[in-house]
Amino acid sequence: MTAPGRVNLIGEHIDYCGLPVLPMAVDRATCLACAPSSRPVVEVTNSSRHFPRRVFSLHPHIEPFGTGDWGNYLKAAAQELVHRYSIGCGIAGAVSSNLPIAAGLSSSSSLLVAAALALADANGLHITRPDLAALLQHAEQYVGTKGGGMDQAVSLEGRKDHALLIEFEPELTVTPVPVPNRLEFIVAVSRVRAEKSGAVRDAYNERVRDCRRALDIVRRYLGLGHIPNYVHLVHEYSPSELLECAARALNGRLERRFRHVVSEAERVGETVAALRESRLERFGELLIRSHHSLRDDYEVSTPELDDMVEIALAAGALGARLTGAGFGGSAIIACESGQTGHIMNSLAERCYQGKLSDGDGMSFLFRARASDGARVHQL
Ligand code: NG1
Repeated sequence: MTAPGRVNLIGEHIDYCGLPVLPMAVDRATCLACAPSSRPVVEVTNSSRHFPRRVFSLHPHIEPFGTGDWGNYLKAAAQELVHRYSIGCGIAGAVSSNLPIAAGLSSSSSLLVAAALALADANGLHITRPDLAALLQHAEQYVGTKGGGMDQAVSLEGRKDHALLIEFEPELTVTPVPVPNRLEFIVAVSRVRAEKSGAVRDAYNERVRDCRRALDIVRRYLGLGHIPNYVHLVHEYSPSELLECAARALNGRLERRFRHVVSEAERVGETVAALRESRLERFGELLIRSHHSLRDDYEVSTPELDDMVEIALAAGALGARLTGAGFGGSAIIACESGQTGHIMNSLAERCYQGKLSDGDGMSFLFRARASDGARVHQL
């Protein structure tokens, strides 16, 4: 099984509000080579020296390994499939990956997706991709984060040369949006690790709670009762009406969080239009505005990410922003073809002093191409 990571082009921290997002699967992936087992046991090794072999049994209540353990992503997939399908056959396999870890590029979801596909295969389950994406939407919450469904869906459903508009309401749907030929992407890893199953978990979950609280207060303020969610709100009210209402009903942190969600939702729609019309400058401008909103209103950026964005823009990038949860991780940089080499050189010199990979040979700076979703290779 090969399951890609992703970059999110725009729509950050709004998937857990049920709002549409626009990621693309990239040409870096987690690979799980495995054989089915007739025993209810999952046994997986990892080519990275940082991740020891993990073994566990399939069981109605699979106890997690310790916080931050890589094997919990295998367990998350297994637990979901045991719940839904009472599966009884395990796997024996080996994982390798060329995705930087804790870099906001969904290495964890790609592992979860690869494990789910392997277990489904071992148990003869035929689950369609949209059904599996919907099923895995909450599976990763097993590790303790209250995340949305973007990462698993794009890893499963990615399309070469396309970004994916993912909608979650009324059900998960995916619409490919072509990436114009002249548009290229660079990923720059900040080297500040964003361990979402570890240290960053509380900060992430706090934002999920903030969004829910803000929604409750705004609903009450508008006299709407309990039913409408964010999707209803952004359909029924214009962004300026919602922001005006937020200014009256909310204050401080909750007002800033709500402002990010509403403005980011609007930017997703505008970005899809800009891509479809090949308006690259407009596309870049929307990325920059998203970064500013994540930095100032959502408070998930870091000085390293802000510097990389500024350096890329000064070198001529169309746009740049943090991608993924933030708190470290990576920046995505959009460039017009022809500019990519120059922008990469400038980042290499100013952010990495020429040292472009870690001790395991994992690159910090690379081009990312929109790629197909997970593949099952039968031997
Ligand atoms: P990363 O960057 O992989 O930590 C997380 C969530 C997404 C989404 C983004 C922010 C998971 C598996 N992933 O991604 O659902 O909320 O943050 O947009 O929880």
